[in-house]
Amino acid sequence: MSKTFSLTDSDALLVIDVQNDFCSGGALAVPEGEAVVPLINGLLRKFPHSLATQDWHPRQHKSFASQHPGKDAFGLTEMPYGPQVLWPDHCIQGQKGSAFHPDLETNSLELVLRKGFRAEIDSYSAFFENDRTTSTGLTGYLQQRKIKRVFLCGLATDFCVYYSAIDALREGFEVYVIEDACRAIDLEGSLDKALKHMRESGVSLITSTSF
Ligand code: VGL
Ligand code: ZN
Repeated sequence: MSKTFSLTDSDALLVIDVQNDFCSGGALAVPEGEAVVPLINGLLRKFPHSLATQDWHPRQHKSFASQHPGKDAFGLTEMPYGPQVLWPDHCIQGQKGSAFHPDLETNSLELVLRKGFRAEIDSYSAFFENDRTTSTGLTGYLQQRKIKRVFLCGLATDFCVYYSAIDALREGFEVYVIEDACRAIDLEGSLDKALKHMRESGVSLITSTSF
């Protein structure tokens, strides 16, 4: 029988980027992205604390292929901080694509953390931007709230969920990824790579039936 969790005041659900642009019909649609919404709503009802991230880009964000003439979306470019995948324009500040999926029950969220708002740096992780040094401030927030275990869900498994999970470990939290409440982009094997790296690093992969 699989482990069931009894949740306490030091547990938080971290809902990653459940936004229109990552769901069907969106600018960077993740296959079946919207399928996570009912599961996450169920989790939100069970968790004592929950927070969400929102990918939140200025119109001319450097992660957009449109800002690199001659380059295609889903290709790579070199940024001052290293290689960066180029994306279709997505999650633009204030537009419908950056809004949460309309069925996501956001009332119990205690914090909404926006990321990716600096035009020059992308930010997959909820903790550090893609230069791996610029902090979002989330570690301090969680520490001051005395959160010890972080449970992640949302979009996409192999990018923002993955980077957030690895950074949460690095920041000293106990980390769980609720796999069936995530969906992946899966660019050239990125999902398998992310799952393997998470397992090897000490992230526990669990399912929403554990609650
Ligand atoms: C994401 C690519 C670009 C994500 C965000 O939420 O996983 N992926 N921006
Ligand atoms: Zn983005």
